[in-house]
Amino acid sequence: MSFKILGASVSPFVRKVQVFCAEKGLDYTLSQVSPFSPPEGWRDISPLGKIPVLDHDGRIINDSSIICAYLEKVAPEPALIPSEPYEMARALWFEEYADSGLMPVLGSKIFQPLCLRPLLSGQAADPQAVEDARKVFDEEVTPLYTYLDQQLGGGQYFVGGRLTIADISIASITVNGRLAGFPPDAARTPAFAAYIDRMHALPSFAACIETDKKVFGARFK
Ligand SMILES: N[C@@H](CCC(=O)N[C@@H](CS)C(=O)NCC(=O)O)C(=O)O
Repeated sequence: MSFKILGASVSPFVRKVQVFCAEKGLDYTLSQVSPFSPPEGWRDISPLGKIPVLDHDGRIINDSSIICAYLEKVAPEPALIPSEPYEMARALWFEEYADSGLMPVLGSKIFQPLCLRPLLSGQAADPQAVEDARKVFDEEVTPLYTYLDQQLGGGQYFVGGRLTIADISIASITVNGRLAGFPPDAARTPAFAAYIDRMHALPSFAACIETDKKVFGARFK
């Protein structure tokens, strides 16, 4: 069985699949594809033009959530998507919260202006861009993190007392915030900040973060 992930490792959706594979003990290769300068024929395997794509022995699977659901069936142990109905619903809700709630703010309004655009243009982010990102972090990201801080309570994980797709999704997008210099604020969201430190110290996350820091690490906190 061979698993090839197509995409750029700095994408939180690609990172989600990488960590999911690593936690399942599945070997994979990552073939770097930028959705902004894709290889010829890209739309044939990614009709929406998005990364990641999984190529499993020639079977093409699109969308990080669907890829993870597929991998859960292919390699059920350790379970990363709970089978108990309410736990499953909670885990998929947190995945959705990360993908549709956190990503548009952390990705588009913080990571892109402070990390991606400077890399593509060769020009450092100007002080106004940093100021704008600070405002977005305070007014839009911190309320989103506050909900997560409350949902964690005193727990180590979001669902069922063990690592699930909920943790992998949330901790994946949070890497992009840290790359831009905006980790969760330990004063305002202490449980969530400590949780992210723990998640990012897992070998599966630490390996991805080391790779991303080589290109986008200048502002990492
Ligand atoms: N729902 C998709 C979202 C994937 C996505 O938006 N990926 C971004 C990179 S972070 C992308 O490929 N953007 C290019 C585009 O939208 O054209 C998933 O979970 O895989």
